[in-house]
Amino acid sequence: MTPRANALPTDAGELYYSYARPADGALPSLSRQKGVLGIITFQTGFVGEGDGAKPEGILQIPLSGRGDDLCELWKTTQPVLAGTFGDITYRCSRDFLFGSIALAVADLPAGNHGLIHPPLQNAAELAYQQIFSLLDRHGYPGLLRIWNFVPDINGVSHGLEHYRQFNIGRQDAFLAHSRLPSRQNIPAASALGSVDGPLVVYFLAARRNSVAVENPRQISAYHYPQEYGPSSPTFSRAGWVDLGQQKILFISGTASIIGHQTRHGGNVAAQARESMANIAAVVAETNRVAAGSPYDLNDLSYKVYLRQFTDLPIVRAELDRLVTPKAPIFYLQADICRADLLVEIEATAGVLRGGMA
Ligand code: 3EB
Repeated sequence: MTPRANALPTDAGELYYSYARPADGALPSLSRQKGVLGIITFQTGFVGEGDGAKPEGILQIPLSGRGDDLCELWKTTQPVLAGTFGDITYRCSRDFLFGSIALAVADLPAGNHGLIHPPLQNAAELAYQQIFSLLDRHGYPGLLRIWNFVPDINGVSHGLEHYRQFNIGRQDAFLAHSRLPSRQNIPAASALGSVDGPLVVYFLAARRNSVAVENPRQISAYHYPQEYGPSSPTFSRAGWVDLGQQKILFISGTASIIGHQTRHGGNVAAQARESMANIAAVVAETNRVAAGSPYDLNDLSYKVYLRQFTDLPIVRAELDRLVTPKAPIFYLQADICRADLLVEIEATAGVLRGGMA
């Protein structure tokens, strides 16, 4: 048999996720099922076991609570071990690692600009430093996908918007771990605002890296000009992973941006259409650069973040025109990283199992 240069062995583990709407109290037992790497809940009312402590394996994202009350379950076909590393909680299998970190944003004294970094910048740098140290230590260098929840993302402190503070700390950690400037080390990502609370980041990593894909309609985020902040955002438009049998596409949070500029300010329907046109462009680009089965919009499952949840019917009507009713679309309320953006849409292909439970 001729080994293929760019594929894992055929006994490679599979990675998949599903949505669940578990009855109250059922989450902890779900998290103990075989092969579960992590469970994410976006609801505010979630209660843990006994003393109310959150069971290991379950991550609660501090959003407003408006939106579909679905949990996201990440699983693998391989045996899973749990661990902690600094402030990170993780579970890993031979081929995959799922981790999360929640860091309180310490309220350091203001007024020393240039000497003391804004606390959110520090938290972002510390979170990413810990993530890269964990991945280096345990040999999962491929950061496939990362989700960032930044408290009060459009708020301003220390003279700088929180998202821009976050971008400085994130980029500094990439530089400190020699993950820049190679664009192949830049992961697909989403960045949303959370209600008050810690900076929360969760991520999927693997033994090998994904192929980064950019969008010809947009300037790469890591090349955005300085008008969007002192350090550009470190993420790619998508990541494509060839696991042998399984080929996964992670499309980053995608918004109504052409070049580097926001389009259709104040018009959520037009922003939704432009975001979908950007996702279509990323899909076309993936089909061009990645040898594998061609994807189209109907193969994707979607997560849609709305700044104003009252926009739901408008956005749903736009998406229903563009994708098959069979495509799962999960709607959540969250602030978006630019104040003029009303909607952000992320998507994946090749990884959903079993639809909605
Ligand atoms: C954009 O294209 C919209 O900073 O990690 C989307 C996905 C966005 C990820 C991030 C930001 C991020 O610039 C915002």
